[in-house]
Amino acid sequence: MHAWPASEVPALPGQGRDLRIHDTATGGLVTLDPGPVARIYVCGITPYDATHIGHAATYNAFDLVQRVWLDTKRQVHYVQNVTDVDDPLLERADRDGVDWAALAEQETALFREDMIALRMLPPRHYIGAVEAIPGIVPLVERLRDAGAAYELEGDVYFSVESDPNFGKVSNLDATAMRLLSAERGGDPDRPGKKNPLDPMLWMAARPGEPSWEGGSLGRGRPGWHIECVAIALDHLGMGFDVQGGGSDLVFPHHEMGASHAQALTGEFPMARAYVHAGMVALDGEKMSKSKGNLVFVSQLRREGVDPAAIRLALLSHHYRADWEWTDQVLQDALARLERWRSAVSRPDGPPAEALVEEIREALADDLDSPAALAAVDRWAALQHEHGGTDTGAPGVVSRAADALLGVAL
Ligand code: 5CA
Ligand code: ZN
Repeated sequence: MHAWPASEVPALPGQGRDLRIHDTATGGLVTLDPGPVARIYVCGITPYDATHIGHAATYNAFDLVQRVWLDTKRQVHYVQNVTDVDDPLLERADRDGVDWAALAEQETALFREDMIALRMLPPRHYIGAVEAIPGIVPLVERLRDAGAAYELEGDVYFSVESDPNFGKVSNLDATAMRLLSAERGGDPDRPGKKNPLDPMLWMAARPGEPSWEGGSLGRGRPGWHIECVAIALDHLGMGFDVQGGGSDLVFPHHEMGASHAQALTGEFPMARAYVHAGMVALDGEKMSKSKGNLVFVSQLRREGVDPAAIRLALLSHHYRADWEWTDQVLQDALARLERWRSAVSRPDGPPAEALVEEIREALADDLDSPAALAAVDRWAALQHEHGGTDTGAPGVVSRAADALLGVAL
């Protein structure tokens, strides 16, 4: 698949800082020390509906990770998938009487447009589940041949008991795992499984559903977790710096991914940090495609909302917080954008070198974007109240907002 074009990232004076970020697996902050090429995998959309504010908030968090790394003059090797075949997509296509592949293509195209509008930097590899199938099949065969997977009525399941480190990403107890497994695509109640939590690696072809040639596995389609593992290992290899997604992916998705990778390579963890964004709610409930309580990025754009204001609305919440989208959140962001734009539109202003350092420090500290916004707010307030004589300052502030926050002033 193709990704989307990158917006330019302006260079800034001074030196970027290494990122300290919260790792779900260890439950604490880790200072990442990537090599000259930082490696990140972010779980992509299941394209059966348009990008909502919750998705955008999660991708905003990982866009900041990229920007902090780029500011340290590292290259970033960023991989994202598209779950372009899975139960929820097929169910939606069925419900609406449309072709599943056309639906996936259409929603992925819209996602790209939303990402461009929000100035999210593109992944270097943007890979669909369908195109990853030739790489997934041999991994499932290897897991089966190593005794880490077994067959049940033609389907192939991963055995969580084959992994001594199972549970070390989410650190949840068995009851919680079982509940979440049932909620998030698992089938803990299916009879015949070795462990109720065992996830599917390969689903044998079902009548009326798409299927692909699976070598010794027979025709079928891939399970969800192995999709991300295959893509990540293929394009990044083991031990990459960050695996990211929303907190609803901690279990089972990222736990199972780590487990599959452990069984395949004997190594743990697949990612040095498991990073999770909080959930955005609307009317008191998590925004979700299945519930339908959604605010779409594309809808706001159609209504004429400046994407930079949407971005500021996302940035005004810490990425790990669960928060609620309200009209006030958007009004505040629009007012802030206005204040910032008028502050940088003057020919001179208060010096901005310290501001750049404050933004850097805030973001390097577990992506504290609210603190970064507060720093720009202080500069803008100073500009509005007293002005300044530094002719380079407005340009520095614009470039910093763009390079570090993805906000075009
Ligand atoms: N295709 C899989 C990942 S491999 C998937 O979860 N797709 S998704 O379309 O359901 O979600 C895409 C991303 O948005 C995931 O990282 C998910 O955790 C995140 N996300 C979904 N809903 C919300 C929400 N309400 N708030 C914040 N992030 C969310
Ligand atoms: Zn994923």
